[in-house]
Amino acid sequence: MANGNGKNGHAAAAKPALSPRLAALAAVLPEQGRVLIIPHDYPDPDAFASAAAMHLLLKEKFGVRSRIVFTGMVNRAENREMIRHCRYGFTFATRLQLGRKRPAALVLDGVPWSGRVTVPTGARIVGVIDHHPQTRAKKGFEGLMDFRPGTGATASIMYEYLKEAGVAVPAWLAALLLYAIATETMDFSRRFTPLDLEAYSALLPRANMKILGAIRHAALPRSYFALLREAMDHAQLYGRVAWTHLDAVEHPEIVPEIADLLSHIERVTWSFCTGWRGDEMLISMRSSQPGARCGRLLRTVIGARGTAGGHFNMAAGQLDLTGKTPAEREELREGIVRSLVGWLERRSADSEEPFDTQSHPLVAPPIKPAP
Ligand SMILES: [Mn+2]
Repeated sequence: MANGNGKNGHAAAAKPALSPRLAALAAVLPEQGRVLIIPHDYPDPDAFASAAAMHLLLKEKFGVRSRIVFTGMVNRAENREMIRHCRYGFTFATRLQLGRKRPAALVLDGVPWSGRVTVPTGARIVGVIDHHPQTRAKKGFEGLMDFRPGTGATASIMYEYLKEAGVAVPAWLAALLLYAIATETMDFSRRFTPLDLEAYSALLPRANMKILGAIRHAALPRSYFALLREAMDHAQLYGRVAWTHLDAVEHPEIVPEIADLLSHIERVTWSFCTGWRGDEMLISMRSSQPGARCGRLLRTVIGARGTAGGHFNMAAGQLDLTGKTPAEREELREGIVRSLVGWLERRSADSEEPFDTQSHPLVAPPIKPAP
């Protein structure tokens, strides 16, 4: 029976009840002290914008101070521009001094047990919010787990938290969240849900469009064009698959960027890019084919030799090359390329257009003028 006079009724009138989602978050927040917000390593726009949104939510709704902390760099020109417009500070995990404190931490756009998120020693994970399809709950983890596989972006999930909390999103942050949703769904040409559309349309009229424009059209360094040429020189086409390789990658974000670029070739439905980076081999994959399972495919092909993860239409992986000679490294790379192309060929076996019998360079070498 409803009873408005009870103690609970009174309390509810004084302070509106939290939505179940916000209550679940509130339950894991510490009574005092700063919370660490950890986006996945080498944060992309979705990870970073989501971290900024969480910072705002904690401050405005719960009066909790927080710090964005991450591992790896941000080097893609657009992403650097995005971070330039973020009004909140951030710290590199390597520079973090925790002392004897064991701060609570929230992980965004990845899970700490995936290999893609480095958790600073001493930090206590109290919550994880992610949208990647392969994300699985971890047995024994008692913190908040808000997993929504299929949702286009973690930024959309963060928009929902802010909406339920009644927190107004500042214009600069609306621009960052919009950019995150747009890149993560490739302007809604990839998988998305009604929540992504709602977030995008609600944030658009509130966003600083000048910031969004500056991010989208950030100036590119000359080094980018050198890598672009190398990628084009090495690019190969085989049926509906395109791939390439970069010999010396300094900033890992170039690898997915090139895989993205190859995915725009007409009739190509699968693309991937490999790259050497120190003692690691990086690989990024894209697919526009419905029912593609890029993350699963990469994990199968890489197997125990490394780690991989991602979405249906995009995935990334890395292999450890420590102790391998240059020849062994090249052999490993060729093996990975062969098995990936082999898998994709079998997958396309009953499609209308069969594979050619051999691969071709994407760009024909220039024809030399007759002497
Ligand atoms: Mn994401």
